[in-house]
Amino acid sequence: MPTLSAFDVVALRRKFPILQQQVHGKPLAFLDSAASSQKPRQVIDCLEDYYRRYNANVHRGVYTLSEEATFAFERARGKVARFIGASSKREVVFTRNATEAINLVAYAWGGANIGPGDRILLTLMEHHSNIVPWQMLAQRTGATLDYIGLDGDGRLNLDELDRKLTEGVKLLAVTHQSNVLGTVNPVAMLAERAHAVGAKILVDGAQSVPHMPVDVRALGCDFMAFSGHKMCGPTGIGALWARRSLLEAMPPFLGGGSMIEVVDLDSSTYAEVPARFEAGTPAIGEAIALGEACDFLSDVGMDAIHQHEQELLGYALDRLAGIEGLRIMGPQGTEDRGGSISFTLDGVHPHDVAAILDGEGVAVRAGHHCTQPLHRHYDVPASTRASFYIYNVAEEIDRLAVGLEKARKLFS
Ligand code: C6P
Repeated sequence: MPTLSAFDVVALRRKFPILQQQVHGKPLAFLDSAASSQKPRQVIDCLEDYYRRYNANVHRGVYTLSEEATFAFERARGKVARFIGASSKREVVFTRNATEAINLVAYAWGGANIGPGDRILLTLMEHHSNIVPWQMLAQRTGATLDYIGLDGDGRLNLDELDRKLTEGVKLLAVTHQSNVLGTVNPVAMLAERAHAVGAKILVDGAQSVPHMPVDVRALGCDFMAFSGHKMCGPTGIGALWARRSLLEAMPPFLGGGSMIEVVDLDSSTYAEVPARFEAGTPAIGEAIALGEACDFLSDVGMDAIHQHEQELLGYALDRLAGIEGLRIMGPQGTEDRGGSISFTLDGVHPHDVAAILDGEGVAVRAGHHCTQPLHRHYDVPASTRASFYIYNVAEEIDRLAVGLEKARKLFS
């Protein structure tokens, strides 16, 4: 594999303590970053520093620790906003994860803007997190759901897009990069098309924000949801970005402390955005550490990270193509495709594949990856998925291929 990466991957790997271990006596090859990424020491230290040195609630105390925590928390919001090209940090709402961010939009924006007969358009490659909240909204409001299907290469069927994205669609909710197929959807074009028929567009950025430069303004989307834990940050923290005018017009999602202005016995008035959407004590240290993760990724460079993953992807697609009975779901080439490769291996159950690979120290995911409709479309109940990130190297893909050959031989 050519080593064109703009950063020294071997040196970078050393910054991730967890990668230094052995599993079943073999060096860990972590190929499940689409599920959750590993964390560099810098992010772990940042989290620990918060708990050791200035742990206190935010936006409440006037004492030193609380002010320090508030400052760091709000500074992290600014870092996240810059990371995705938002025009203001007030457009960034901290949530627990991408799932909560999508539910927030479905409940708050959806409740105020979706009514009987309105159409919500999704795609067949959505994660359950970008399906179920819309089903719940449709059930509450009498709206209908429709799905854009796929072509033979695992990309959106553009004829169906033409037929289905018409007047009456109020929202197009689409993943930026599929967690299963790796397909990268043409979000800027979809945003233009959605706006042309008066619809809003929500982009599920859970698999794009960690892996490629994302600029919400250049993409022209209205909402973007993503999770910290997939981008070198901690679990328990994610974000919703929304266009300021939309956010300001939205009623609250959850009620409680922090999101209010005045509370009376019978009613309350609500805080400005983004506080209006952050009821209760937030994940303070986690938000601060997410800001640190944004710094870490920006220092390496999102273009360089994307290029590195593209090289790994190209190498892996070639390597896996040589394995008898292995079928890759989704695009077979690297163009407009990210580093998640899901596949089936004839005659071997995905869970057996994953168990055999685990024995070789190679961590992959097996199952439906929270995309049952997509797996049904491919007529398979489950698949095995290898996914790459900033710290993976070609040698790990070689070990994946060797493990797969072993699984094939064992079961043939
Ligand atoms: N996909 C995977 O293994 P949360 O759980 O809220 O952090 O992320 C949800 C989510 C939403 N959209 C996409 C495209 C995703 O990939 C995910 C998370 C993981 O594929 C866990 S199921």
